[in-house]
Amino acid sequence: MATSVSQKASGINDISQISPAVRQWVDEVAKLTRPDRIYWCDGSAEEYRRLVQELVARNELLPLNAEEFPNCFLARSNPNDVARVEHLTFICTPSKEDAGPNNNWIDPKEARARMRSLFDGCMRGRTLYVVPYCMGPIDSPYSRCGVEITDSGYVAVNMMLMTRTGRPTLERIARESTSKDKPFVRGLHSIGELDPNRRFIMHYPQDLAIESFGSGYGGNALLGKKCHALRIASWQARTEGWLAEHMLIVGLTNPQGEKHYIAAAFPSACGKTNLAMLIPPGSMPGWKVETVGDDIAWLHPGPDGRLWAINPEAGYFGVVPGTNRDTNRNAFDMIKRDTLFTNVALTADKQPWWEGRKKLEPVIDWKGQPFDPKNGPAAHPNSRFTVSARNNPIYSPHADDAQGVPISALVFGGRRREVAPLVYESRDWNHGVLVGASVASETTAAAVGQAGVVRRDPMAMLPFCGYNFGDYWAHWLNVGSKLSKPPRIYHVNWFRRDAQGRFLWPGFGDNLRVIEWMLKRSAGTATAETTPIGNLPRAQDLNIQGLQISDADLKELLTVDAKLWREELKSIGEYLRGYGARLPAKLTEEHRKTLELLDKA
Ligand code: OXD
Ligand code: MN
Repeated sequence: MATSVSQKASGINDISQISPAVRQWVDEVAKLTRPDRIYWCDGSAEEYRRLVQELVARNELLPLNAEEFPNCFLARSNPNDVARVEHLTFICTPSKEDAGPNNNWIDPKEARARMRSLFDGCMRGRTLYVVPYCMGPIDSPYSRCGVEITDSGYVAVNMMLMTRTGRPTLERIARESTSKDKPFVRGLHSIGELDPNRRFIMHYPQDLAIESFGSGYGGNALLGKKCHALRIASWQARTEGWLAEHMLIVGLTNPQGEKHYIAAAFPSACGKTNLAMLIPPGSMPGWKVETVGDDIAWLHPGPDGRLWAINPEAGYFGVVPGTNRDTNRNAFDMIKRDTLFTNVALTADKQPWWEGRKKLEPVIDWKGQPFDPKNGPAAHPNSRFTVSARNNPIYSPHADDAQGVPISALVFGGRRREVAPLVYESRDWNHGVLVGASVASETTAAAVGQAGVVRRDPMAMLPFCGYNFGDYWAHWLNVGSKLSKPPRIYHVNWFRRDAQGRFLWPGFGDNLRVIEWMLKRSAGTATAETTPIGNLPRAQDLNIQGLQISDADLKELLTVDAKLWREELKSIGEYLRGYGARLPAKLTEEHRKTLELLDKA
């Protein structure tokens, strides 16, 4: 019994208040994993400080320069454990077809047996941390709770920044754990021996359960994020009639005082955090930007026929390299205190350093070795910051609204050197689903594997959808049919280049110019040119006041090359047909319509 394992003096001492379902599960896990100690997190600020100090004492966290970066710490992961591992991530549904060609699959019985032998006795000599968490505002009917069991103190403190932990969460879990429709998600995690050959991230959506072994890093280990809020939640969302998406949520108030929210999906490390915290260019005075979320959106059809969004997370686990005062001053200011850094370099006076950080020099690289440029970048390209959203200087006052915020536009995007124009608008919701399903992007350092290769990444959910994409697109179409006032759907590409490889669009704050056009379209006050792939702004439809851009570059950014698009549509068609009988007929129909329009062009 877990109760026979000595309880630590702090955290929750009286566990009789905890839901019996949680206690029973912790007992079962403790019997299997054999920890020396069980520690129940109470989620308090005092606890966070204490756990961090314990990690410092064990050299698992290094305090950073307290004057420049107060209350900031550095963690170095095992160099073999620096990114998500998509090839070791599985959706274990009873039928392989339910997981779909978009997922790795293992039969759940086999997966459970394999994981059981890995977890057997794996916490001997370690502390088992129980981290109860709530994804979403604590009083929102759309939020869902989970409990992560982990033997990593680093994971426990990261989860305290990334989710809502603490007594209200425990109370909510106790209230809900007896109900059938809102049971808590069970996430079991052990760092194991950090052996890549004994590393698996298993999801059992039908049981609302996750088992992760052998990695202590990011999306592999902070189970509330990708595992729960996307893979398990997307499955739950389908049964319950909502959407769990890899989207930022941002509020924009124009100079006339009108406020709109957009949600935008981009593959990992394509600038979601920057867009969520956008700083308007000096030549666009009067705009105000507020962040609701930077990575995940849970979207619900509201009683008013609009789509409403909550951010299930309470913190950011963002890519550090490239962040500076010019690219994203808000993010730079945000991570100057109370932040956990992972795999960045160090300056001589123990400030964190990363590529793109202006001034100063790195002396110690992310592996803790003296920096030598011959060994590669000083900070790992997927080095991260973990910070509470409350540190964000432009955190939206509506981020905690129980009903969420109403969405005026949905945006899909990818990193494409060519083909995709700066922006286009879908004909309607169903065409927008095709646009989302067709997203392709160059791969980045966020996942293990070759970077820079173009791959299809529908809705930026390829690594994150907990079921067959064919069924997922059908669900998207179905959600659209429930909306009497659906948001318009757009595709953007901030990453177009010319033949010499030069970026054609400045990106960052200037992306607001494209968003302004979208919002005007929603309000019916902006014109567009109809093309076979959708509606594009003409150069005069975009606000380019104060922007240094040549007419030729702008023209290229807003051109649809019919020949390239015919090839693109052919490749999209082949990709979609890979989903066989699960591919919704309506999507095939939208694809056929677009091809027909291209042929006529
Ligand atoms: C992330 C990712 O960490 O998408 O957000 O990889
Ligand atoms: Mn992400």
